[in-house]
Amino acid sequence: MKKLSDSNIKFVAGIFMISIFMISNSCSKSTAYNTPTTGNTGSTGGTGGPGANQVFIQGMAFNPASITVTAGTTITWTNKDAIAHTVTSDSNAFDSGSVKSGGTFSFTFSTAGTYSYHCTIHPSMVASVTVN
Ligand SMILES: [Cu+2]
Repeated sequence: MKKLSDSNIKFVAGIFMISIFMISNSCSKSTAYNTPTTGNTGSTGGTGGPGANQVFIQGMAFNPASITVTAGTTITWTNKDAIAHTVTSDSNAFDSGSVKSGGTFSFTFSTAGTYSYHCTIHPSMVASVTVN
């Protein structure tokens, strides 16, 4: 009889230890659920693709490679790459100079025509703006 109650105490103590472990475990889980609040800061540039009158410089290319706008429209280029690029008109109509990672360049197209442009750092990067 005495032996039985002794092992009962050990059993209860064991359950107690397990429940302590589970409570502390669920506590760390609930703090983990709170972390997405800080994760929101990571979505700064998460608006997807370029909007109207916007060109993304992304993956060593201009996106979209050809864009058509009406005269008087301002186009903004945003450098989404980790390295610098330029937005340079083939006919010297505009030249951004070096645009750093995360930087932007804007130009207002007041005269109709087709404007081919490139990146002077990476000559394979070519694109065009058509102004109607
Ligand atoms: Cu480039």
